[in-house]
Amino acid sequence: MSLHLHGSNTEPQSDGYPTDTFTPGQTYVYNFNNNQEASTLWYHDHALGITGLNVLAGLAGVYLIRDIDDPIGGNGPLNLPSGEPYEIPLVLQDRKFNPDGSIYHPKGWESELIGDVATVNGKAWPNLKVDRTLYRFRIVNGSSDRTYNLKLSSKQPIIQIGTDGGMLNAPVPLSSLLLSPGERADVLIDFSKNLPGEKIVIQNDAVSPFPFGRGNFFPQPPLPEIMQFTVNAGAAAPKVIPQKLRLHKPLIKPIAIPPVRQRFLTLVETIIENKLVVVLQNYVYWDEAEQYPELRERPKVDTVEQWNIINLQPVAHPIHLHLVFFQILNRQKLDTAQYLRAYFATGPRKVRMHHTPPGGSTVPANYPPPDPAPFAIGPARLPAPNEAGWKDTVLVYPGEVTRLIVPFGAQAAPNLPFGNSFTGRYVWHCHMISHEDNEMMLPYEVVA
Ligand SMILES: [Cu+2]
Repeated sequence: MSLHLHGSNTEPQSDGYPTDTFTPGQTYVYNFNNNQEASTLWYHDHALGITGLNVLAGLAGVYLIRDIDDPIGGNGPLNLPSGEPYEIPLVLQDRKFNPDGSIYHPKGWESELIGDVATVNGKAWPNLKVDRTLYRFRIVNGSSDRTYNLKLSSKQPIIQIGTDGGMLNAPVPLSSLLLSPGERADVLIDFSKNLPGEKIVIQNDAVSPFPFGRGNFFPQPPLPEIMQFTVNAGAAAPKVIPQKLRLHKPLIKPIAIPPVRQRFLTLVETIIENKLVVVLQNYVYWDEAEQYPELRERPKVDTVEQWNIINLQPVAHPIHLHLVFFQILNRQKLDTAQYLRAYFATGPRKVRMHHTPPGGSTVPANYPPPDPAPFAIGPARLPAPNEAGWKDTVLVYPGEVTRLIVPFGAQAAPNLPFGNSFTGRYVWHCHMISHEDNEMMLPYEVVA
């Protein structure tokens, strides 16, 4: 195994690099200096090729960082619930079980591992008894491959106050909360107006794999119910929700420093005889990018870059960058047929390492991919209000480019939510673990 503290601004040797593994009986000491804003982090295994198995076996947990606005023990200036009983982490993981009750894990590779049972903090379809007051939930999508669109059966809002990287500027009331694997949401739910005995279900109406499924050819079960709240008897104790969430911290504004460079990065898959065999980034294999620096991204420390992630597949992929928090600049639809024509015109490229399967000594396109801007359709869309904070994981929709502004170090721009400027090797990858475990992950390197 290799442990990754997801969302942590960590030195490379403590980041859970996929080959920095240790085996049963061995020890590995990780150093987390927590030099970053209060936020909902989570830790999970990251060992090369077996992350899905290890996360399924249980290695996933929540890690909360507190700060002056949101101190440990509560009583901070925001007056938000802190700690039990009114602040509760909810780790969502869909699972499949064998007839004997053991957890199902596929023998071979499945393009997506989608469960038909909702577990929350390891318990199937749980019920939580709640008082008639304000609750704070740190929701983590710890599922292998399932994206959720969560809503409450009572139709009351889910009020999002924080993203992956910390507090938003102001609360965002949501009728539904979209959360892809790896993403976190710090949310409030006000039960003060609910009646004693009332039952409220967290529902989910997202199709898997998000957003369209893979058709009848490979149907996946829906998961319409996640967990239930039952409201306790007793007097209502309403609480005021702060309208300003960043008191001792600068408001989040778009990074004003122009990017020193643009990178164009693609999400692609290889289908052989109607079977999906591998999912890739940039048509580059992990071990090729390990071996050859010219096949990996090498941002300079303390600079701002723009990463343009182009999804050429029918599935939305949650893309996660280790080490940093970024801002979503925008998303834009593409004429993917025309873009692919231009992209394939750069290739084919000879693969430098031996891969069987999928056999074949070439991939259809060269590296790096071309700029998709000439193939854009319609206007670019700004991120949703609940995405307009610091993010480390972003959902990249099919047939679109998602543009990110990424500071690679604490000195890259003013008012960043993290304090370190590390150099060294990290990874960026799809957070659908079945994809990450089958080549949808590449090393990148922050250089001096
Ligand atoms: Cu993916």
